[in-house]
Amino acid sequence: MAEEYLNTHNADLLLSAANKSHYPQDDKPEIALAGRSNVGKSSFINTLLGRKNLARTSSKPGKTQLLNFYDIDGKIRFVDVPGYGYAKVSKVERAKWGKMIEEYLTSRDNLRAVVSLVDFRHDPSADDIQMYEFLKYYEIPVIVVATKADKVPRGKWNKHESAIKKKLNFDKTDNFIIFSSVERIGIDESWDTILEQI
Ligand SMILES: Nc1nc2c(ncn2[C@@H]2O[C@H](COP(=O)(O)OP(=O)(O)O)[C@@H](O)[C@H]2O)c(=O)[nH]1
Ligand SMILES: [Mg+2]
Repeated sequence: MAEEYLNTHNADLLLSAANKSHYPQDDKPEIALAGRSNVGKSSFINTLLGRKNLARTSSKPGKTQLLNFYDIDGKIRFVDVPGYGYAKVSKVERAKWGKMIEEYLTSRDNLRAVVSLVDFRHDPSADDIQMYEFLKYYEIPVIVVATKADKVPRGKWNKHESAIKKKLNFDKTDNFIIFSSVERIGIDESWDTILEQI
């Protein structure tokens, strides 16, 4: 249980960074969280940290354009990566976003794993697949979290899991977690998996 190792509720936004020069300067382990806008990333963070509104669940996807570093009990950090695949973002914005993410993911020694969030209801998007391939290419451990499981009937869970794994060309050494912040499914499994990586 995560609670034996850290007080998961003792969490706060430490800083927001646009580039390397603003990242925290220590060697605490970091878990980054990535996913399409609206996939449920903020809800995932809030649910794991037992907080209602720490990571804002935004009605305006694509608005958070910085890397948000959350300190958790002074021991580990979550790094909230701005959501991708938001149509109303300009090409210039998209390129800036890409550079910012790439810089973090390819050069950050603190990074232990990326939680890659996908919507359990649907096949992964082209962006989801590209992100997964990128992480595999750089040999970054991935935890795929399939969100909004409450919207998928239990009898179809296996079918949805297989379809997502197939589209991603999922590597069996990665973890796949079925999650719902609404029905509070997969919270302990997420924490256990995250703590295994750090
Ligand atoms: N049914 C359901 N809705 C969810 C779940 N998680 C998030 N949502 C909803 O999906 C929308 C986007 O969530 P948010 O956490 O802001 O997504 P983000 O853009 O990835 O940070 C909001 O309306 C949430 O209430 C979930 O587990 N189940
Ligand atoms: Mg969000």
